[in-house]
Amino acid sequence: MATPPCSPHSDLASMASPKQGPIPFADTHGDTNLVSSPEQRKEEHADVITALPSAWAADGLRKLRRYQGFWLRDIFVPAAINLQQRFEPRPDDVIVASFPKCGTTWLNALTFATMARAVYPPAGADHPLLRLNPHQCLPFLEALFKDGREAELEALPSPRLMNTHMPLPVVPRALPGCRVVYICRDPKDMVVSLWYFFRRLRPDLPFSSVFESTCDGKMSFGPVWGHVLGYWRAAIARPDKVLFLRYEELLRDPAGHVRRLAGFLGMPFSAAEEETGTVNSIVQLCSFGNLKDLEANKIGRLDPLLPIPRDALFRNGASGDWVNHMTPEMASRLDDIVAEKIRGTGFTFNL
Ligand code: PAP
Repeated sequence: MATPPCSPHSDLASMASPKQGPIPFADTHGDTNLVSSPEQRKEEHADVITALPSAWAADGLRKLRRYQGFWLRDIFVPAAINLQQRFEPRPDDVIVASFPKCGTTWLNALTFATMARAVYPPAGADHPLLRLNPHQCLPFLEALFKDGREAELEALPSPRLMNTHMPLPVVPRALPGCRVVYICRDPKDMVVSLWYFFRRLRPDLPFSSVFESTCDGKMSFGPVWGHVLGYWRAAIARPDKVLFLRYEELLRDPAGHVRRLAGFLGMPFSAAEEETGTVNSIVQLCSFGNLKDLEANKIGRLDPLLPIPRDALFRNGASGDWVNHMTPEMASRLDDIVAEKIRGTGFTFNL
């Protein structure tokens, strides 16, 4: 087996203990005491929150607040403040970060399956991803810090694997404190995906609402260009700490990117694993076709914050669907807005 130097993950054999992370978060949470109640959290920061500029999200159901250059659902502002003040990364932590609708569910699944492969062989009949939605396997940082549930995070064995949609300035200690895997996607496909998602709550929602809110940046965790640029710049500055992935590239070559991911995490696939097809097993386990047909992903709702059926996370699983929803003029308008915002940075969405 190839062994990376000085890596906390270098000894795969040491992962064989069930107390070794990452473990499915859904199997653990709820056992520990709150740091403070959600109500206390809201009161603690009420002055700050009410002084922030506000707007309504495209679905007309969520109030947004502009916090440090980003629009957050007002219930997530206390989470942002507490993440900035209290999140204590461990050096072997891994955070999956993304803008919503850019491939989070897939990357959560791939990263969990890759990191946990010694304890949960990806071809195994009892793999957690066969009974849990990928989001249930990873703690969602903003939900925990919103509700004062940090102790649940503290209780997790190392290495921990976590998920966030927060922009990088909201998790400042993540770098260089731990490792981050980020995924971006063509904003035009993100808009389409988000519209279908919101329509599960508001079936009459016009496409133009989501489109316009993307163009003016007033959307949950937006603007999308600021979100992506923050992580992209960090990946340029610290490629050892941030792996920057693209949904479209992952679609083109999932196996190649799983190998890249494993290398970045300091746990490359051994010759024996290559020979027995571990990479392909992970790709297959986490594939759109496999996940979308599992009971865990067809039945139930995402969580109390999002009373949307889980199947909403598995709609189309392809790139370029925007052509079926936007006129060429709309597409050029969004492309031009984004191009203007990222001009001079060296970043481009279109490779
Ligand atoms: P989230 O932000 O609510 O977690 P996220 O998972 O980032 O959502 O995005 C959902 C998109 O990823 C959906 O895209 P679509 O609407 O264009 O179809 C969903 O289909 C896609 N997706 C989910 N799982 C997979 C997968 N295993 N492979 C490829 N695409 C996937």
